[in-house]
Amino acid sequence: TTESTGVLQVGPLMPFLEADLRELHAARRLPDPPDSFLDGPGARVEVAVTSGRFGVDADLMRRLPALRAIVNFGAGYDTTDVAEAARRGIAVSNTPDVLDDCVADTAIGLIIDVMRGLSAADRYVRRGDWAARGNYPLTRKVSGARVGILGLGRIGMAIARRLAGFDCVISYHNRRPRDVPYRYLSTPVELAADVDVLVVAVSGGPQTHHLVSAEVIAALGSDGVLVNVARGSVVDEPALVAALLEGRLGGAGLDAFADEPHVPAELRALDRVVLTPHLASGTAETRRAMADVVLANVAQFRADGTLVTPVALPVAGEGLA
Ligand code: 8YV
Repeated sequence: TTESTGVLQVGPLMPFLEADLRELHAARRLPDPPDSFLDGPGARVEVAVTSGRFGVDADLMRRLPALRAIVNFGAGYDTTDVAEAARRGIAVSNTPDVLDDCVADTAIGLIIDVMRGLSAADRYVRRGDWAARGNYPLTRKVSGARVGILGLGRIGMAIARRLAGFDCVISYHNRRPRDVPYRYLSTPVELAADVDVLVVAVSGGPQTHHLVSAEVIAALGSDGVLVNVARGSVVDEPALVAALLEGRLGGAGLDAFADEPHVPAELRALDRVVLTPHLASGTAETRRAMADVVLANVAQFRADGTLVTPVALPVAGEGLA
C-alpha cells in the first residue's frame, strides 16, 4: 500500500465509502487525537472527505496547509466553515440531486404520520388499547391540506411535486420568488399563518438559524403541524418544545434536531410528535448514489483540480447567493 496521504477522511462515513476511499485513493482517517498526524503527514493532505455530521472547521483548515478541496457526503454542508474555505481558496463540494427523492419521500411520510397518527396508532394497537379502549380517536385529513414549504430548492420542489398528487394547496417562502405555480409568501410568519402544515426544506448554516422562530410557531397555531427534514438549527427547538407541551402547536414530524443524536426528552412523551433519527436520505440506493458523487468529486479533483458538484462559496462581505 502507498504512503500517500493526499486524501483524508474526517469523521465517520458509510463503511462502503470508507473502503472505496482507502482502495482507490489510499485515504487515511484523521486519528483522534489528531495532533501527531497533523504535525506530520497532515502537511500533505490536499483533499478532505467529510459529512454533514462532522465537517471541516477553520482550525482544521489552518492545520492542513496543503488542503485544496473539501468533499462533503450530503447535500448540507453547514458543519464546514465555507466562509473560511472561500478565504483560503479551498473548493467545497456536496452531493445534490441524488437524495432529493428520498428526503422528499420522508417529508411526505412524516406529514401523513403526524396528521393520521400512524405511529401513535401502531403503539395503540401494540399496547392492546384497540381491544381495551375501542376505536382510535379521529385524525386529520392529508389530501387537500394547505402545505407551506420553507425553502423551495431542489428538495422543496420534490416535496411540492409529491403534494400535488395529494391535491394539496401549496405555498412557499424562499429568498426569492420562483417561476412556479405555487403561492409565494414574503416571510416565514406569513407562510406559517396561511397553512395547515409547514415543511422545513432550507439549508442549514448561519443564514437560516432559527428561521422557524417562536413567532413562526405561534403563527402555525394549535392545529398546525411542523415537519423538519432540514437541519435542527433552523428551528428554535426550546420554543417548539414549549409550544407542543402547551398545546399551542398541533404536532410535529422531526428528522433533524438541534443537538443530534440528542432529542429533547419532553418530545418522546408526546403522541402528536413523530421522531426519526436523521434518516431522510438513508436508503441503500441513495446512500450508494451519494457515495458515488463523493468518489467522482475526489477522482476529478485529483485528476484536474476541479470538482464535479462544487457549492457556491460566499463572496467576502456578502451573504450566501
Ligand atoms: C446525510 C444530510 O445523512 O444530505 C444531508 O445534508 O443531512 C444527510 O443526507 C448526512 O449528511 C450524513 O452525515
